[in-house]
Amino acid sequence: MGLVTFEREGAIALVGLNRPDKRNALSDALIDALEAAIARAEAEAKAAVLFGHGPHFSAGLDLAEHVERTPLEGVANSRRWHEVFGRIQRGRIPWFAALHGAVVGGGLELASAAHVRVADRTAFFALPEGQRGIFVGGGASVRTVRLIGVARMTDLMLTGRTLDSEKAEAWGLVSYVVPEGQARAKALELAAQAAANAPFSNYAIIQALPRIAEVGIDEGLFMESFVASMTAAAPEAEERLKAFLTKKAAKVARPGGGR
Ligand code: 1HE
Repeated sequence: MGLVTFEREGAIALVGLNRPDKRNALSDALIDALEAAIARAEAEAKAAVLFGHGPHFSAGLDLAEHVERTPLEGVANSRRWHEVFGRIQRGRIPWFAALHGAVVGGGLELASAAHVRVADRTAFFALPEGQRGIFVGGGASVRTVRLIGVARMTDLMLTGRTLDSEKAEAWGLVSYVVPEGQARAKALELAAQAAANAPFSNYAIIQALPRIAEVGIDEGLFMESFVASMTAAAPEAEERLKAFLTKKAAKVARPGGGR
């Protein structure tokens, strides 16, 4: 077994951080293995689940490796993380992060690059960079900030406070909280739902939404009109619309499945 495992369940890739003896600390070699798994997931799957083997999702940066770095090597390391995590966020398929135990420092940065986050009740979240005398370097000041806002991110970093999964949900860091041990199954279920969507719609959702959120209202609405028109013009959209009109496609369900 390598530092990152790869399995496939139907159209879903399951990518597992696999360095449990070091709490899935993100060493250079692990980041290289993650990059390879991301490429494989894109080639073979329609959606992916990212999870951690062992008792924690990830303890973040491998502090043992970091101690040895010069400032220039530190920049290169941070840029390498940006490159690899960016392949998740700006790739072709949606990623669902299944979180348990420590989701700390770089582990939280990695989770923030996924498109949807599911936590079980054992998950805890922190950015202890301030305590370690460093700063976030895996994209948290860009991605995690957009999930929770500058004030909460500043609080996390200044105080070193730890959030439980309920608080993380209230802050918008995760979208689902499930009982202990069920994050991976829930993420898989959600990924399967996404994998059944039209691939072009999924691509538009993960690529267009975050970009439109960064531009002005007028520019955003203009961009939206083009994305809407292009997705609707794809043959798969016509088939799906006709399927609904001929009563062959499911209706939108009420929450809980009632009528
Ligand atoms: C590690 C790391 C690591 C564990 N780098 N080796 N991240 C942190 O500041 C988090 C540091 N880790 C912890 O606070 C705890 O390890 C945990 C809460 C995550 C887990 O606790 P526990 O009791 O389950 O495990 P442990 O006994 O602390 O650790 C088991 C082993 O993993 C131990 O090594 P061993 O050789 O003594 O068995 C630990 O030293 C090792 N280990 N975490 C290296 N992070 C690009 S910017 C990103 C900046 C950051 O990510 S800063 C946050 C760093």
